Amino acid sequence: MGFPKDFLWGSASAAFQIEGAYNEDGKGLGIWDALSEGHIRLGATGNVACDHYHRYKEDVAIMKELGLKSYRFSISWPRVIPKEGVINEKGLAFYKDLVKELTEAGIEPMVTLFHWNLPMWMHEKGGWLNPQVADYFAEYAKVVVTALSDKVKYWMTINEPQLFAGAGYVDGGHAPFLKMPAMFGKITRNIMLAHGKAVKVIRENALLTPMVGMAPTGSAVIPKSDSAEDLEQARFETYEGDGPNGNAWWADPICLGILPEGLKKEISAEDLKIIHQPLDFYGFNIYTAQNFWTQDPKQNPALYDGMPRTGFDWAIKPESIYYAAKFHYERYGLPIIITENGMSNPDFVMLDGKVHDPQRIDYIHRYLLQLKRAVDEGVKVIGYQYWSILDNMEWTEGYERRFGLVHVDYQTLKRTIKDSGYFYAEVIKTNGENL
Ligand code: GCO
Repeated sequence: MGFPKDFLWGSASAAFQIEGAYNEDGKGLGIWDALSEGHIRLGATGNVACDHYHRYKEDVAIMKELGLKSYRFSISWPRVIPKEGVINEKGLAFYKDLVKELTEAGIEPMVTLFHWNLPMWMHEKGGWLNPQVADYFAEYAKVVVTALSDKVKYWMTINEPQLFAGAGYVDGGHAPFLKMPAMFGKITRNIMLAHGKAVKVIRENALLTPMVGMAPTGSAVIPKSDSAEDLEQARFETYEGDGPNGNAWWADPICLGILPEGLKKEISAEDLKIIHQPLDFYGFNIYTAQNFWTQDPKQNPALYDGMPRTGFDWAIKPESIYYAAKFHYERYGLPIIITENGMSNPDFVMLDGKVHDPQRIDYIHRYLLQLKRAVDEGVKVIGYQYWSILDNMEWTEGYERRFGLVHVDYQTLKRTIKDSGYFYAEVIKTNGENL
């Protein structure tokens, strides 16, 4: 059967990770700008990053050369709303120019409204701990939708609540680096309300009929075998295995209007009416299998020393994308968009001036074969966004983890398309027939 003819082949990024210009043209500071000193490898910052803010035309030209059909990027909330109630027109103008450049290049812009860099003014009002954050987020969403929805059709409200809520407010590994596990239920409620209110704002204000979703993490447990019993066990663990912060914790209220036990005391029936908004696709980010994040063979006997891993030490498990697409489609009944998938690799420009990355080519090839397997079995997959278009600022890891189809020399900011970029261009050109 193969991938549908209008499949949204694309690549993804996030504002803080590529834009730079952290304090330029009226942009306010976000928590990753202002609070991450001492938390990022080698003292790196996102102040310059890939300087995409100034080089976006060059970057879109590269995307066009690769033949991307779509491009998923995020809007910097502190760039657009630098202070409470203040709209930064120059910040909005950047995104209008970027969207214009993309559409003129024949590339579908896909916007993520929140990808972790919360404005400091909101953080100082309690951030995701403050129930009012949902209304502030809805106001921000309205400003962005009003500015961009004449050309933007695809919207994702929030990226990976599991990570920014879990790492940012429970284990303290991500900005704002807090450890408040007792507040996790309240934070979950506020994030879900923000999502629901933003979906309503998009539907009420978008000029182009919108396609709306989210971009949670969305990995799956790979079954021990394909027996019905093992498949059912893997499906159960995929949703219940991670407990609070697992797939069911976040997606069941949002997609099904069903509350997991741990949220019943936090979220009222009224709240749920706001949270459970109709969505047009189920987007999710996936890199490996849920049962392969551990490196302890006692927790997963299928693990073994020396198994294929990425530069981030993540197990390479292509079947994870098949099971995740299959399970999530069966459970939520929505068309699937892989909003992130990719691998980091210690890439560098070689003597011939090229970046040879056979590992990434093999990774993409294997994962797309597994995604095609799901498609051939009837799972409605409508898009795939490779993470990431450019090497970029990998949060607390700084610039050491290179995920890009395009290499960035951080001393000169020179871009070099990697071999994997040309491989992916051929996948897009043949609509996956070359796999
Ligand atoms: C995430 C974020 C991205 C990361 C990517 C690689 O999923 O953690 O969406 O910003 O950079 O996933 O870790």
